[in-house]
Amino acid sequence: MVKISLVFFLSFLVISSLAQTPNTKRASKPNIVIIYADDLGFGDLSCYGMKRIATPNIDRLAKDGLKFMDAHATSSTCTPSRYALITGRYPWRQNGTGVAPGDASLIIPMDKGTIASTLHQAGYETAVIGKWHLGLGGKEGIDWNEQIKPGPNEIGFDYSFIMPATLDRVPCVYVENGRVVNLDPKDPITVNYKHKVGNDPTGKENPEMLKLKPDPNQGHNQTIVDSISRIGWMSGGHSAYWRDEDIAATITDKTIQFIERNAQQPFFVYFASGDIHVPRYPNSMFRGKSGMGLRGDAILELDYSVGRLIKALDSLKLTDNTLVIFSSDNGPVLNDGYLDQAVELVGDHKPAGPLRGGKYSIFEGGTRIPFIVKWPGHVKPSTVTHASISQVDLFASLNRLVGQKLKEEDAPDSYDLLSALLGRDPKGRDYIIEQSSGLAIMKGQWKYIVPNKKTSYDPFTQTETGNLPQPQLYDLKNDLGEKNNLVEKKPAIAKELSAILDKSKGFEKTRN
Ligand code: NG6
Ligand code: CA
Repeated sequence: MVKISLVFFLSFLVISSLAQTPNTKRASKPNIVIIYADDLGFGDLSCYGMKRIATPNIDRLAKDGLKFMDAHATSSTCTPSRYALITGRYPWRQNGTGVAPGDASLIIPMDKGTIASTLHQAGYETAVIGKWHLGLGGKEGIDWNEQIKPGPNEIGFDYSFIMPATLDRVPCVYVENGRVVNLDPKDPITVNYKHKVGNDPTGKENPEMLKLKPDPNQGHNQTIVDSISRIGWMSGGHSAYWRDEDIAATITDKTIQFIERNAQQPFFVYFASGDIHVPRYPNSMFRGKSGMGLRGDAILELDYSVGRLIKALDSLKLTDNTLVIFSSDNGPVLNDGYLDQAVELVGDHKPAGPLRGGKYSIFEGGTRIPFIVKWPGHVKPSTVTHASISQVDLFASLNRLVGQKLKEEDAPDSYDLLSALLGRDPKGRDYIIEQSSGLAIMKGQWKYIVPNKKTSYDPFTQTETGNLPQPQLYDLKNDLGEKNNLVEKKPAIAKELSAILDKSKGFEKTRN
């Protein structure tokens, strides 16, 4: 009798544990969706104070989740910020991580873990969909007509559908799992960043063909694709050209399809929107709708794409088991190479909100960006946090979340800030290092900017870069707009911060 009931009891245990496995597994491994905007400023969303237009879908994320007031991209341009997000390492530790030309080779080291490879190891199906801008191929250069590698699929993404560089750089084609989409082998692609190739018209020679005029001071007048001239020359590949007004819908569709394919298992999607980077040419659904020109229209398009992604998760009943993170790669810029009326129509809107500077700037406007986290049941709705967090921390924090142990050499600058990410720790990082063409460090209320002899003002993009030959110290608690340089009044604080920065430059920590 005792034996029989023991057998019963044991089989009950086995059966009930089998029945529970999938659920338990799912709960500890939520899907992860990172929605990464391009050049979207701290003040560009209505949930961050934008008055001129509404961004209801992104606002909804904030309403259902946690809004960060002190979150940072590592850098004030695209390539280095993305490098940090994917490698968990500060980009200034490696040469060649500045804004990448369209024919750059892959800049992500192949011998270390990436946020995608580690999550893949943890059982996730991983994807990058959208703007890449981290180089492709090896040092010998890229043949765009063959399998292109190494690229995202070689560093941990199971699926990739990308625009290779920024939208203003050739080649203007999608690359899916290493292959140019819709390429006609009889019309092969050649790309050159030094001189013209082929006979395709350029913005310089054929300005009458353009629907968007480049700023004569900033280049962008080379090969014309979709009636917009770009940086760099390309020939061939005509059947593979993207249409700028379809990009947002195309990459959103691809993301929804990836989510549908993987609805039954944990997935990680890095959705890298082309909005609101130049050339801004959103769909006709949005053009002319913001009253702020194409830049405002592109914000509407970005918000719409976010709405579609959220709706897709809802209809697949994945919302409760999906952690969504929304952010931007660097601060805002109005004129970044095309005369699209962003400057003329901005009115009283402040793209960086209360912050000084923007894209390319070491002031807060360069790297402090919108950052929203939503995870129903785990992150309290409608909350705001002042915890300091850097995007470089997503690597360690997300791996911690899914229980994946990292190797010593992986993600050396990434801190496990999971508690701050989920709104349970109000402090976050001890200090944050920021990068433009120079470096700065922010610790508590203080920010120290390293002296830098480069230009303090770029007249073309109208950027206050924050570079000065003297050191600068700001009290962000009382002077968020970085107007009063206190370096002479508080030399000890400046010295302390400068010493911490020097020390961090000198070593890469091992895993905590
Ligand atoms: C700059 C480009 C700018 C933009 C930026 C990269 C010029 C004069 N300006 O060099 O148009 O492409 O690089 O932006 O070429 S980012 O957001 O991808 O970093
Ligand atoms: Ca950018």
